[in-house]
This record gives sequence, C-alpha cells and structure tokens, in this order.
Amino acid sequence: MELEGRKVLVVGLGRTGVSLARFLCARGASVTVTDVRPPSELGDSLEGLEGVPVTLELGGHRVETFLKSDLVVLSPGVPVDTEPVRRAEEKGVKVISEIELAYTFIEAPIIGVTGTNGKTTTTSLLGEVFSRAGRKVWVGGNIGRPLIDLPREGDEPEYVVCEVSSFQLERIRDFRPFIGILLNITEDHMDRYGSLLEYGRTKLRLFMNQRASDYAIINGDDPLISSLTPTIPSRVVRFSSRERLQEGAYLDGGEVVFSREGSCETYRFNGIALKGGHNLENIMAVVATARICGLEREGVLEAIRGFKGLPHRIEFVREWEGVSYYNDSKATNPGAVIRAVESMESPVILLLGGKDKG
Ligand code: UMA
Repeated sequence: MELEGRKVLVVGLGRTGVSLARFLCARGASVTVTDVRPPSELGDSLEGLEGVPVTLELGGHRVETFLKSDLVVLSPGVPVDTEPVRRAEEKGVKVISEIELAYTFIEAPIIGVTGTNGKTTTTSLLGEVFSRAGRKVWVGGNIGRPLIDLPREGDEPEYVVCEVSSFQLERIRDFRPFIGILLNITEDHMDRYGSLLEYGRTKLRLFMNQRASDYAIINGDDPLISSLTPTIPSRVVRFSSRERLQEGAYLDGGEVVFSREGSCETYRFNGIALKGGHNLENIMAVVATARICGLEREGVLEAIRGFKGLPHRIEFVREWEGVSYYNDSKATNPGAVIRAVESMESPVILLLGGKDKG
C-alpha cells in the first residue's frame, strides 16, 4: 500500500493510535490524529508522539476531517457505527482497522487467535511453543502490542501469532491468517453488538479471507460456532472435550489426544500450572496448531508443561489460615467467571465487581 503523501486519519489515541501515527509518518503519509478525549486526558499518548509530525484534533471528532481523508484507520475501541465513520464510508473514503493496515505490510504467515475467553493465554502459549522449537516468532495484537508494531519495528519473523478481538475484525478487508483459532463465543461486549449472533458473526470474520489450503481451528463443543462453521472456506480442525474426533484434538480421561490422517498421539499434562477445563481447550488448540506447523511433539509437550500462566488469570496469590486466594481480575465477562469458579475444587467465596456491558 502506497502511503507517501496520502492524507491518513488515525482515530483514537491510545496504544494503537500512537503506534499507527509513528508508522504512518515514517512512511511519508500526512497524518492527522483525532480523539474524543481532550489533551488533559491523553498525557502518556501525547508523550509517545513527541517529535512525530502529526496534526492533532482532540476533544472530539470533526466529520469534515474524515471526509477529506484518503484513508481512515480505526483503533479497536472506536465503534464503526458513529456518524463520522458512517459519513466517510458513504462518501467512499476507505475505512480500515489497524490490523488490516498492518497485514498489508507483513509477509510471515499469521496465526490469528480469537474467542471471548482464553485468547491471551493461547497466544502467549503459542509464543512459548514456537520459541522453544527454535522458530522466530513475533507475538502481538490485542494482547497489548499493536500488530502495526511489527512492520514499524522492521522485524522479519518466521511466524506471527496475533491475538485478535472482534473489534479489530470489524473493518478488515484482506486480513488473512493461515491458521485462525476460534476458542469460544459467550456473551461479552453486548454494549457494542446488537446480539450474541452479531458478535459471533464478527468473530467469524477471522476466516472470511482464508483459502482452501488454510486452517480453521475451532471449538467443536460450542453450539454457536458449530452453527456458523459452514461459512468457513478453509480446512476445519475441531477440538472437543466431549467427543472423540477422527480428525482433531480431544480429551480422553484428562489426556489430550491429537488425531490426524489416521494416526493418534497423546499428551499428558498432570500437575501443570494452567488449571481448569477451559485451559485444556486452549491447550488442545495450541497442540493442533503446533503439529499442523510441523513442530516436534516432545518440544510442544515440554513448552506447555513449563508454562507458568499469566498474571490476573486465576493467579494464585497465597494461602492464609487454610484459605487459598486467587486473583482473577481478567475475568471481565460472565463466561470467564463461570469457567474460573468451575475450575475450583474447594467451596468458593467470590468477590465480584465490574462494568455493565449489557
Ligand atoms: N476513542 C475515540 N473515539 C471513539 C472511541 C474511543 O477517540 O469513538 C478513543 C478513546 O478516547 C481512547 C482511544 O480511542 O483515547 C482508545 O483506543 P482503544 O480503546 O482502541 O485503546 P488502545 O490503547 O489502542 O488499545 C487497543 C485495545 N483496546 C480495545 O480493544 C478496547 C487493546 O485491547 C489492545 O491491547 C491494544 O489496542 C493493542 O492492540 C484491550 C481490550 O480490552 C486489552 N480488548 C478487548 C478485550 O480483550 O475484550 C477487545
């Protein structure tokens, strides 16, 4: 994509906006950055733009600026149904997500990980498994490192593992992971989507540009995902906690079995740090991905066994007077809380709070 001299509008000045602005300016674009928040609330982000030649429009969005841009790039947190975005699209201005822009500058094969819960754990675990196997891997996306940082930093990995949110998928056009992983779909972000079906369809966009030679690794036990599977154009590989699959990953008495082209291999994960049935689902997706990419079974097993888990996700804090304390503050939707409570063996006292997302 030619950016030299083009008028590009970056919407949202969070982590993504800063990275986008830096990348676009380095490529010679004429960049305007807009945010609904005033400068007084954008301290860190403004610091991140020091020395970068951008025009700032803060404290609100101006429709005229959207209309006179050659390209509008949205941060994930910016909804697409707002007036400036709608007007720009009506006028024929190209409006894309940040991951779409990044994609056009990335050559390495992308493994895209989405789902309501488990994305970050699965993404991190894949990073470990590929690194242990000696593969040069770049890990980023919704996990907190915008995908645009990859072309911005000029790195050339063998594989890219990208955590992808539904927000990021809303304005993709060509973004195509050669392996797309869909872990689960339960209610979340109902303040942005009209229904669970609409949210689910947005997640399915992960597969929309895939070719017949690509892979979709999906949760075979999730009824909504199963109902949407016929629209997937690539090779579908399922994982299941309930059903022995001819092809795919499944659980057999607590062991993970990966079955492919008539041969079966078993993985035993007793006593690992990643607890709970939901983590076994994440692990099944990782095993399937790693084996499809040709990584050795032993290395995959060791990397998963050695994985310590992530902060704020059923993170053991300490035991005191016979009570074990866990921090699970990353459980930001009902599905995540339910899976965490289910994974506990003792009676649970739940300290719960949060934001109503509908
Ligand atoms: N803003 C506008 N106009 C709007 C709406 C928002 O200007 O109409 C502005 C806000 O005032 C704010 C900026 O946009 O200043 C924030 O943009 P952002 O919300 O996209 O935040 P970033 O810092 O760029 O972080 C985003 C992701 N945030 C969201 O999806 C909400 C991060 O995911 C991600 O790590 C980061 O890009 C790098 O890719 C966070 C998240 O909560 C962790 N994701 C959700 C989830 O996992 O459930 C989807």
